[in-house]
Amino acid sequence: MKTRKTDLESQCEIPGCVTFQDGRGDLPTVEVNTARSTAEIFLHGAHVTHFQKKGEPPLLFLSRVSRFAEEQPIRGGIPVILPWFGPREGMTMHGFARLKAWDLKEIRPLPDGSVSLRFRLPDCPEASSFPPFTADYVVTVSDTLSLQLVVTNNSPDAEFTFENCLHTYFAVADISAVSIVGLKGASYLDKVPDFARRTETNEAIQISSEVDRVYVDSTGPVEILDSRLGRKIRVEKEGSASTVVWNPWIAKAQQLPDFSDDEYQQMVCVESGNVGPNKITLPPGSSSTLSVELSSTPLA
Ligand code: TA6
Repeated sequence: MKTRKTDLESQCEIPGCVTFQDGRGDLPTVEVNTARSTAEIFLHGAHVTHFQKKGEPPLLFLSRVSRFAEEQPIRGGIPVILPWFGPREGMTMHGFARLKAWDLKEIRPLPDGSVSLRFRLPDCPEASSFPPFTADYVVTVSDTLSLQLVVTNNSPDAEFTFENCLHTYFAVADISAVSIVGLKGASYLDKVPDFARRTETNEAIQISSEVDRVYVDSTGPVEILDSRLGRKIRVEKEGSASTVVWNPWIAKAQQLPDFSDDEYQQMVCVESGNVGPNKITLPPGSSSTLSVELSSTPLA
């Protein structure tokens, strides 16, 4: 139960539908319960850690040993990666947005029973080395999960170059019974081992070792076919030219302190963003929107 509620929380709480809690690590969370689905969002990183359609298993993977602490990333769910992807000299991996407590700005119950929540990245010292920008993140919970990351360059005269990514961890029953379709013909940078540029030749990608690939100029939908669960997950997106596919497999899993050694079998990341060669340069005063819709249906 949440100890102190902010004014907005008291105003916006919808009993039985939108409630505020002190989540793991005492980090504030919003619990959403609609007629068709449930979701959990931490203000920390505006991090969706749970989404589940009623009658289906959870869509998102969350590590049993994830950290829940300020200035620490959560392992699983949907980390919001901004304003850089990957390592950056002297800075944290994958930017600072996932490490900050975002402000909850608005909650809108929608006529069809779904709920839309808007979060804003607060000003923070780490942003001072970039042109002034705002980042708004809208999460809509219905029988699908819709996400919109809107970045605005507020500088009157400077361009803003950045990367963004919704680094989604999907839950699967058994990685060896999973196929990923929709990337055939796409060119990718293969981080395992040396960022070599390759072309995807497989109609259906299977994972049987460490996979860490940035598919560039990949704007189409991707599907994850989980034959063990009998589920097809569809990732539809707009405003995203990169698709990242990641599974740490055995050795990397053992190196990650906030990930159990066997958990590589229950997850796959299929991420939507604009990274590397697809990074974004926004002219002064303009905005970019990264939109992703996650849906699931029974496998035919
Ligand atoms: O998106 C794939 C990736 O960039 C991998 O290289 C791996 O590092 C993963 O992200 C997780 O990064 P994290 O900083 O959360 O451990």
